[in-house]
Amino acid sequence: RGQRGFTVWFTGLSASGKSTVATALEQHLLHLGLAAYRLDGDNIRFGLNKDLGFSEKDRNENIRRIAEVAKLFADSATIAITSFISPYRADRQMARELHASSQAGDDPLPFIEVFVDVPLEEAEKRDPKGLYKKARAGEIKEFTGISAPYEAPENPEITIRTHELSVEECVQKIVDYLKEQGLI
Ligand code: GGZ
Repeated sequence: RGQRGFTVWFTGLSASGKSTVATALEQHLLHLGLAAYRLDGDNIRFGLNKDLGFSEKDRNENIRRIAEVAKLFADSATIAITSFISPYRADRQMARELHASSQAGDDPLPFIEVFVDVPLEEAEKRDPKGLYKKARAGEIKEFTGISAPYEAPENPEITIRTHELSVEECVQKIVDYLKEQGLI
């Protein structure tokens, strides 16, 4: 039986390590010979979603489009890996439901939510792009964790704490889960 598609949905603060772990996971899956494709700010926010900013409404629409695209990849038997803050619980729930109710007659597409759980103080200490500093100074409005909400997942399939585990350990935790579930 061929590989089934599914979506691994990362969520977490800016500088939590989402993209680092998502990239390492993609590499790991590609080395296993699996088709995996990562969606992130670089290929989505500068293309398909370049008309969107960071208001609540724009983030809702950002996540809605990403969920639709991830579902298309998963439907084509690819492992879609998304790496966006996705701060609103309702938006992530919408993404999950979209996968659950794929085309009539088809099996639902698995949706694995990965909470990249790092204390705000840790993300702010890392601040690789100086965005937290700017947000504190009021130079960036509606910045997640500072002046815009982050609603932590209540029931994610996987939680990784990037301040306690190495990147490799985080990837291994996700890979172990995917194997347990018979997804890879
Ligand atoms: C949060 C912002 C903001 C505001 C610009 N709030 O660390 P980064 O730089 O590379 O990742 C952040 C990215 C967030 O985009 P997402 O598409 O993941 O957000 S969401 O899911 O909420 O739609 C950050 C940068 O964009 N950035 N302004 N105000 N992050």
